[in-house]
Amino acid sequence: MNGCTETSALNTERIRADFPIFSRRVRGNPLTFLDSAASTQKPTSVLETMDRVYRWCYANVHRGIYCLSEEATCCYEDTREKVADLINADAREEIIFTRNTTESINLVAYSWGRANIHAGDRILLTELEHHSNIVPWQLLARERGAELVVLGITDDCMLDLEQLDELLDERVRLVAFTMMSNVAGTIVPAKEIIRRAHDVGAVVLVDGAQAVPHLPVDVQELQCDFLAFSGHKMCGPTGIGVLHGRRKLLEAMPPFLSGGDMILRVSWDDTTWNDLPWKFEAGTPPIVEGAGLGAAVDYLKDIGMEAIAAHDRELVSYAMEQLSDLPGLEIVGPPAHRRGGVVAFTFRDIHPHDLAYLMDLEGVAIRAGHHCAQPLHQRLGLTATARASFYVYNTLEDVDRLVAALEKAATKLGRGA
Ligand code: 7TS
Repeated sequence: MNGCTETSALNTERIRADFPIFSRRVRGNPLTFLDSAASTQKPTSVLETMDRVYRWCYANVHRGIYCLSEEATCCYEDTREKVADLINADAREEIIFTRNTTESINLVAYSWGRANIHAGDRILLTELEHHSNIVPWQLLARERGAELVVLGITDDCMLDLEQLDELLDERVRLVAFTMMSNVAGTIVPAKEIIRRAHDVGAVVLVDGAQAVPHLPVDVQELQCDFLAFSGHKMCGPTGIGVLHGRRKLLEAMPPFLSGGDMILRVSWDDTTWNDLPWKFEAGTPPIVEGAGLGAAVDYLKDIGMEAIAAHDRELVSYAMEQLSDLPGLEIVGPPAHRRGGVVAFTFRDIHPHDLAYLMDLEGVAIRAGHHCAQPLHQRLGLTATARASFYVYNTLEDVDRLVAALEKAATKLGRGA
């Protein structure tokens, strides 16, 4: 045991007190939650904000000329400002609320993609992608007669940037890639890829599902055209996600979903679209979730995105150090300084599902499987991995608990460490 629980970057004791879930026990043990790449826990400020909106000012937004509706609209629209500020967007009109990263990517595939991808065009993805950043492009490519091309990785899950020169030419109309892998943890050189993609005239979508919650992300510095991410992976509620898009692109794009709220005027002969961002927000939006996401952004900004990234780095280096002491444990992906707070691994011949079950008996929640990245697992010659992922509330002691639970699992299965 390390004996010290805090990293030097964050006061985790104070942070953990903000998360009610850590007061519970799991199967008689303290909760060791190591599955934040799938979804994060929620602080009291987010829970209380949502509770307050439901109890105090709940009404539909953008339509009522009465106090409750005005207040609810303010809560929802204030979050747009907060999100714009978090990622340094040019303007709040460039922030579209969706349900999650998956829907944000689908919005671009259906709206921008159908208008701009034609037969013979190429869409460039990478071997690190989550299914959410593969399947919408496969459907689009099939429909339009376009071709998917895939940038390969090295054996330690770094993008093979030399290959990028061969793949990038004027046939590539879109480059879509994750800024941080949800399996290998790889943080990719986003700015360089975007610059090189723009040099051949391609539009760039960044999947920020893992990056935005864990790293400082500045869309003006990156110069990306689209950025997609989810509220539930950054201490916010489920049911709300974000698409940031460059205003010029969004203005030229046809609507994705249609109906109420996204129109200015409807007649039998003609319908005109609402201004940005509402052109892309059809129907009653996730009002309370919007307010909750605002509280989550405030929470993360108070801690500081640099400090969160530093905390992840400390936890992941310590975890990689401790895990590699276990004989037969193989870590997937790059060295600690090239990754965010994610460690996927295999442990001898123990199936990752069995490992996750045995960890759970000790109160340690990890994820096992292909983590919605089957092509990446295929590239690595694996069908599944076990994965520990960290966030602001994790401590060095959580890593010690994971390692102790793995040692116990090995002994239980007669494969003592
Ligand atoms: N892109 C990446 C890189 C992701 O990690 C995820 C979710 C998504 C897209 C989709 O996000 P959603 O909010 O639309 O579902 N990743 C994971 C994971 O690693 N375990 O469960 C979900």
